[in-house]
Amino acid sequence: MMRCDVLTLFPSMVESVLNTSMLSLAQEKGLLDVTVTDIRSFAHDRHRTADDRPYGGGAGMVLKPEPILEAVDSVCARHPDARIVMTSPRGRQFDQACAQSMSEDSRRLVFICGHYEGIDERVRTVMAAEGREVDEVSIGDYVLTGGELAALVMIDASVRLIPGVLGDAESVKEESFSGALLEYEQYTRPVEFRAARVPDVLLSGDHGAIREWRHRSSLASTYARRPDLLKEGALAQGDQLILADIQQKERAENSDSPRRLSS
Ligand code: 6GU
Repeated sequence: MMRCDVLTLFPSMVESVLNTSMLSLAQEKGLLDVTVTDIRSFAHDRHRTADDRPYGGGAGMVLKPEPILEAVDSVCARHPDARIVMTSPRGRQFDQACAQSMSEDSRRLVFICGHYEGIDERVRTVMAAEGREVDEVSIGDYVLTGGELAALVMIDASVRLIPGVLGDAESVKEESFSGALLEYEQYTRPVEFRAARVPDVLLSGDHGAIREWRHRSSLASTYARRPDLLKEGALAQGDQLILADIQQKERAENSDSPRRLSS
């Protein structure tokens, strides 16, 4: 069970994703509980102002500290051990290990959706001074218009790791990144499509051979697309042999082709 709050200026953007597909199903199954809160509801002036111009000048607007801190205080009054997650392109980068840690965290996760012009720095410093753990997290080296999509990415990647969210308990184990390899190639019907056939082994019914083929496909795919994942001596000896074989076949093919061209 994952319990979250999302503090945002755009609640409908967050809700529309949460009310779709697996995230909606996870909530129906009681495995995910999300409360979406409009930061503006904690602004007290007549216009519900949540942002203002930056001191020192410059483009864009900055999120004001008071509404955000009041929203956080309101959650923390009910859940004193909440883990605060500030979405920000300057944060540490979210990855599969962070997703795992969020999916297993018994504390409430409170996502504060920032905007790229920024949140008044005192939101972070005041929370830190109050002894609250504040996690600044980015989802990658690019800039979004706001933290909503980033918070949703983190929630999505974490929720699917909760046992019972996906139909098949095995599908999490076999996929990319949990085993540090990319996924093997997948095929579905028809057997032949525009003269391209499904590999025979997948039709053979030989489960041992299929497992072996898929493992080799994973290694080959990782070697071709993300060789950086193979560099850290992470491969078992058996896998090193398979990889050597893949590399040798690749070299053979490369030296074959000029001959094929000239003949
Ligand atoms: Cl967490 N927020 C924003 N605004 N942009 C981002 C990001 C977060 N992660 C990558 N780019």
